Amino acid sequence: MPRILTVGAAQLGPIALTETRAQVVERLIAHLREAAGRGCDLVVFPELALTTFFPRWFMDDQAKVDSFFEHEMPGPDTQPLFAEAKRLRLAFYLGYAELTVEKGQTRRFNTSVLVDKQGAILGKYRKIHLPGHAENEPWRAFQHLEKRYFETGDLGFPVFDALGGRIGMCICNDRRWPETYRVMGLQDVEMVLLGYNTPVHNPPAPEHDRLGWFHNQLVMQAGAYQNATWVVGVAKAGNEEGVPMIGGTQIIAPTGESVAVAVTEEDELITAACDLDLGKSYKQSVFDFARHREPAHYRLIIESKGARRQSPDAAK
Ligand code: CDT
Repeated sequence: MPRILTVGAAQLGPIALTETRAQVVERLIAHLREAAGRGCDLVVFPELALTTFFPRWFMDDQAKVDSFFEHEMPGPDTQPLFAEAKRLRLAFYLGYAELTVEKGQTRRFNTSVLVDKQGAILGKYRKIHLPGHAENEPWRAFQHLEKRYFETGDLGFPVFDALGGRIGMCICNDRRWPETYRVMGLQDVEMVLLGYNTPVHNPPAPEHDRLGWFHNQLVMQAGAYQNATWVVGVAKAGNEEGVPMIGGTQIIAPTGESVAVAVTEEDELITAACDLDLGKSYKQSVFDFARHREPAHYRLIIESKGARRQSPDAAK
């Protein structure tokens, strides 16, 4: 009996600064309704899916920064999304900016949640690889201040028993790091959900700009194949507040092949019926980790953060 999970990757076009949460939630609900009509079990939304991508602006007024954060999930504006998903019997992944008070400390994370078909949050992930910079860099045409506005995630890369499979999450820049997928691969992940906001232009390295779409595909396909897992990558795309963002939303099989790809930079739903057992033959052969991995030789991966030059003996 194949384990089929039908997934909808719900790409969003740009979200304007002036758009309210309620207006954005209406767009997400439209995606849910289309997904239900197309037989989906699960809908995946982008990173920071409730607002414009605010880390592109330097702000020193903390109250203004905090206006982009959710103080509860669901809150008054997002409750209709949870209610509609529950009514339609759809699970979903949602990226948002999380403000929480823990032990009297205010903390801010770039977060995603996995919500089950009954509307309950069954898993949470807080982004670990925060790109960009922390200080004001006005020379840039636009900034990327994730290191200023968010703390590094503190939940690791958990994999959840959900929807009949093993489901993991990560967010945007995480997808470029092989460690992200491998930590989940070592928990027998079968599907990785991820949302992203990727500008076409990277001001410190404009020579990379022509390759944005290719690198997006390259890292997600490699992560899928090398860990024999489905990967569902979902963009916020198009020209948002004058900053063009790549699309390229896609659903990638454990073979490394993209089985569905968005063709616009607007709100667009792509779907695929994913056989969660498709990775099995890889996990039992070329990527049988227990048989073939050699962790004794991977010590540097956990012991050093940056690259360094050292004698061949020290690397053992
Ligand atoms: N949102 C996010 O993580 N975006 C990054 C842009 C990197 S350029 C500073 C990404 O990896 O797509």
